[in-house]
This record gives sequence, structure tokens and C-alpha cells, in this order.
Amino acid sequence: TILVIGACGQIGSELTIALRKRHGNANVIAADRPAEISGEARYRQLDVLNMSMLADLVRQEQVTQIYLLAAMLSATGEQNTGAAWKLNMNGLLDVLKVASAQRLDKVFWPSSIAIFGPGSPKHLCPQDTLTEPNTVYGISKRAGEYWCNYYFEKHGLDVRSIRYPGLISYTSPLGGGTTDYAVAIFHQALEQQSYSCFLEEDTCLPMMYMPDAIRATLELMEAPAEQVKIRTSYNLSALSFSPCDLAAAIRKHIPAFEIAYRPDSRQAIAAGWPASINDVSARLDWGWEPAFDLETMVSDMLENLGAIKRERENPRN
Ligand code: VAH
Repeated sequence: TILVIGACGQIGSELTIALRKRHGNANVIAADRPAEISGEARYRQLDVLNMSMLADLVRQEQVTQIYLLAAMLSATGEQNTGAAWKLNMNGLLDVLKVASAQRLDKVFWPSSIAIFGPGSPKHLCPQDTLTEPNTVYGISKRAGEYWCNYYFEKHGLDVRSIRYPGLISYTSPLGGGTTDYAVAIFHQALEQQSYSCFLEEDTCLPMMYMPDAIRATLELMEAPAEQVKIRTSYNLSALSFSPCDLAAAIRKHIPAFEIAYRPDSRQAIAAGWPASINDVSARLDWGWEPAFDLETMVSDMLENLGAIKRERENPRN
């Protein structure tokens, strides 16, 4: 049985669906903080900071794999530094402890390009380089990477991880991250043909379309253990663009689309991150290759999000 913790979040909501397609509905339990989720049969309420509740759930349901997606992202984390550290760090430690005590087969945990900082190389930032995270979120991810490696080395726990870039999806809720603009822009473009961006126009960041991110996660988790050579976390890359590039790509579909720039505190966070990532290790070790480029991502987003919005305005019955 697979347990997805944080199943209502930005990655968790889509990953749960993908895992169920792959492993069958009965074999994937969704867990998160709400008491219940409508239409969710295999759902359990869980606070990841309650370790005995987690240990009981894993035992009762005979869980063999955990995907831990409960976290506070960069922008929200800077507003709640103590709570972000507690959730991101203690949540991971609880899962690692329970997983190794109950001898689970595998654990997945997401890291982020937010582990890099102002001193890291800006372009094609390599796997191993100066990291210098400058947000509580980034510090928790960097420390977490070493904890994952520690449990692999000392306890033989098969824990695997990806440093995700900013993720773009037409179904997931926004996560409270610095890269949220790249999702919000599509909603506003379709609703009012204009968007006020909280980053500066030329702030280039690593990004990825959610279908690529989900496929990468499944591919990493299904790779033979000996191919997973990096046990901190893998750099992963697909797209790299600025708000101005994204606006231009949207304008090809919606010519009247207008964008204004009103940078807020999130600009300083973004300015410390690399613009692009070198992911050669993921490509060599387990064959990673992204499918979507900027153009195909933008047309797929607009098509699917447009259909969802039309359906919401005019439900068929
Ligand atoms: C954030 N989306 O903005 C996250 C991410 C690339 C950064 O981990 O906080």
C-alpha cells in the first residue's frame, strides 16, 4: 500500500491520481489535514507532526511506500518561519523514523531549486555546487536532503528525492510559492486578459509543467535502486523563462493580453535562485527527459484551463 501525505496539495493532488492509475485505487491511500474529502474513498485524516498517529496508520494499513508532500513553500514560509521549519523538518524526520522502524520499501520526498542561493551559479546550476539557501523553506530542503542521505547510509532506507523547479498545473491549488505567478497568470489571462505580476519582468526561473513533474517522480521511484546514485536529491530541469517570456507566449494565443509588473517581497526570493538548472545526473542515472517546452506547455495550459472555466460557467446539466 502506498501512502500519499499532503494529498490535497499542489503536487500531492495530481500525484495521488497518477499513482492510483498505476497501482490501482485500492492500493493508494490519500492523507491530509481535512477530516474528509468529498468523493475520496481511500482517505485518512493525518497530521504529519503527530508521529504516533502516522506510525499507527502505517501499521494498520500495511503501508510499504510513503510519498511525503506536506510542506510550507517559500513565500508562505517567510511569513511563518517557525511553523515552516517545524512542518518541513519535523514532518520529514517523523516519516524517516517511521519508515525505517517499520522497514518500508521506499520513501519519496521533494526537495527544490530553492536550496540554491545568491552565490550559486545562475545558469545551468550544477548538481554539486555552493548552495546557500536564503529562505526558511530552502534551508529546510537542504537540511532535509542530508537527512534523506543519512537514513539511506545509516539505516539502508531507500529514500529518493527530486529538486523540483516551479511547477505549473491547471488543476492543482496554488502552493504559496514564489513561482505561483506562472500559474496565476493563466487564470487572469483567461478571465480578464491582464495580469499584475509580483516578480520583475526579466526574472528568469527554472520551471516545469506538472505532467512532466509527475512522470519524473514515477520514473525515479520505479528505477532500479542501484541506478539511483544520488541520495540527497536530483537536480531536474525542463523550462527556464521570465514573466516577460511567458507573457509573450500567452499573447500568441490571446493577442490582447496585457501584463503589469508590481514586484513585492517575493522578488528578493526569486532573485537569489538560479535561472536554469543542469540535470545531467538525472538524465544519465535514470533516463530523465522532459516532454514540454514553453510553447507546448502554454497551449496545453490554455486549452485545459479554458475548458475547465467554460464548464464551470455553463455546466452541461
Ligand atoms: C516555491 N514552487 O516557489 C516552490 C518551489 C522552485 C521553488 O519549490 O516556493
